[in-house]
Amino acid sequence: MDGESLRETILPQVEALMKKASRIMLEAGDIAGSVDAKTGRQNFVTDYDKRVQDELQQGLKQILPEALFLGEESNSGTDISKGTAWIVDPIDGTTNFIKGLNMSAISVALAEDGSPKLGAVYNPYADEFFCAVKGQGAYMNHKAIHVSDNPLEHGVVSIGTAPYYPELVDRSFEMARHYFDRCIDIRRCGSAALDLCSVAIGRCELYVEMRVYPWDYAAGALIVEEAGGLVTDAEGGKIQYLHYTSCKAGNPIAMRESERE
Ligand code: LIP
Repeated sequence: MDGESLRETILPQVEALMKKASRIMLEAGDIAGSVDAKTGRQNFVTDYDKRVQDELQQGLKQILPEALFLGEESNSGTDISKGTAWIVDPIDGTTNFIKGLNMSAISVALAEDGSPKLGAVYNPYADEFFCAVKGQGAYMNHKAIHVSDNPLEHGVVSIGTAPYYPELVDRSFEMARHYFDRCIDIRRCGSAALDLCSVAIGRCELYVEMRVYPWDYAAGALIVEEAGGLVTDAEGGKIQYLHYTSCKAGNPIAMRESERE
């Protein structure tokens, strides 16, 4: 599908669907009573994650009936390497949602042959809708956004702690200290999608996390790239969207500085 059709036809429908589904988050009642543990340390899912995903899956099926569906809470094994596929995290920042920290987002990407062509991240608490179509720029609430041009010493670095993977904790905190010594301060927001959007809009200069899944970062990574930023794995290698990976994203200056170390 061409960029103009994605921007003019598909994206408005996706925005409306995401905002409608976000009402489930905003109107959530007894969240703590709906929590189930998933595999891995401190990995949780709520009935609300599942309800949001169900509403998104039904709506996206109507928008593009032929597209495959890869979702965090079901269909998480869908092979998206060929054809058109939705990549969805219904509530990115589930622990924040459970704790009432108001720092969670719905993340939806549309990929073709495993490469994102449309990305949308909606934070309903701030009413901030971030989006991008490949080759057509990045926007927040329909205003163009761009990464900052600050070097790390004048920047904020957002760190993901990969809390579900005990084997990555030491590396994550080594990385946090490494960047803490080289920037104004670090942040840990708890949502990879919102971390990436913070880079895209210039609120943060760099984001690094040792393990995220495609539903966490596919939309946010495209938004960063369309906002003039760069996205790689933590070692500076080419980012891919077919299975979990480490992720590093930032403005070009901060990314160059991060590669020199
Ligand atoms: C979360 C990410 C976060 C990461 C967590 C988890 P979830 O997504 O957004 O950055 O540190 O391990 O992957 O599970 O809340 O959708």
